[in-house]
Amino acid sequence: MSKPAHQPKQGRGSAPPLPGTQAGLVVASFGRHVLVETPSGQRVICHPRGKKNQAVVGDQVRWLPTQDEGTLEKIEERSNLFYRQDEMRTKSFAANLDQVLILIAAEPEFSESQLTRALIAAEAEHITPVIALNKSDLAEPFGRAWTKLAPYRAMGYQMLPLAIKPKIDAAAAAGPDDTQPAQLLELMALLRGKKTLVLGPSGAGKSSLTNLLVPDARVLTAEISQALNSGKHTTTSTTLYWVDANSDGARTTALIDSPGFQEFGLHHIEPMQLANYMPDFKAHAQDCKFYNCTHLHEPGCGVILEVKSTARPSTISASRYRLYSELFAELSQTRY
Ligand SMILES: Nc1nc2c(ncn2[C@@H]2O[C@H](COP(=O)(O)OP(=O)(O)O)[C@@H](O)[C@H]2O)c(=O)[nH]1
Ligand SMILES: [Mg+2]
Ligand SMILES: [Zn+2]
Repeated sequence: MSKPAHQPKQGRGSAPPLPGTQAGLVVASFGRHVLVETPSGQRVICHPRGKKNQAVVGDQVRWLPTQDEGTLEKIEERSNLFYRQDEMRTKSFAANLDQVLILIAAEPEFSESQLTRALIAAEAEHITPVIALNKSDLAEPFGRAWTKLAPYRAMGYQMLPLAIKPKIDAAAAAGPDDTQPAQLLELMALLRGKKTLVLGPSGAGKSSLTNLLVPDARVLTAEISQALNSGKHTTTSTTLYWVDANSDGARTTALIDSPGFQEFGLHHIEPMQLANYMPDFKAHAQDCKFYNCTHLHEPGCGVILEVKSTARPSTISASRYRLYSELFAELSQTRY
């Protein structure tokens, strides 16, 4: 298992441009092939030189035109790379991100384990995570989910309630109360000028969000799949959509749509680093007696002290401590 490189092998970041090559941005990836967008907005299918494609959506690349397609010559140095590491393989989502929008919903009920894993992966890459809870029109399950998220608000994560595509009857019953536009405006302000990877379980509303903010997203997807003549790959690819491509021609706000996932492996993370990537733990880990405290059983552990505190509600929830213990065991096991 090797860690994917922030500095890809194809070349050095500050070297002069390769002769004959052009600059581009990877806006979609389909197995070995990628779609590269030129600074003027043209899109070209590019093929990697080697056997494997190492470019991911969000990569700045140098490419060489062939007849009507191109070859990927170089991947510029990345500022970050968001990926998961399952037991058998590394799965890169996208590179050079400004933030990750973790989109979950009142229904289907979200997995706190998946949420925690995605947050840890983002923290490990220094990418700002934002949590959005969709389907606020479903009052009862929404209330439950919002409560379940309380520890995450308390540890400082930005959290937005959303109703991306509310049920018609619920919207009608709500009458002229237009809280949805206010929520959406807040979301759009948050996205403006940034490249945001949208991550979330199936059914949370990812496609609904893309279709709402990028009205021609469906057309784009169809075009891409036709261009690549591989419709069957379309659903499992990652695609970058410009949210503001039509307004004044400027392309600064991007949503990156990623395929769903079953597991979210964190095998690239050292178990001893976990607490560092969990803000509620980090705040108390500095009180531990031992510098190499695992927070599992040591005497004088600031984390355990906080978990067990009865004087006031603990800032480390029981479920977060359980998730930490499970992850610690999981990551320690596969390491050797
Ligand atoms: N009640 C309700 N349903 C929503 C909302 N947003 C999306 N949905 C529905 O949730 C389902 C899944 O949405 P979709 O965008 O396909 O989710 P994806 O699997 O994450 O891409 C669809 O039936 C949507 O109509 C919302 O705000 N409220
Ligand atoms: Mg979808
Ligand atoms: Zn400790």
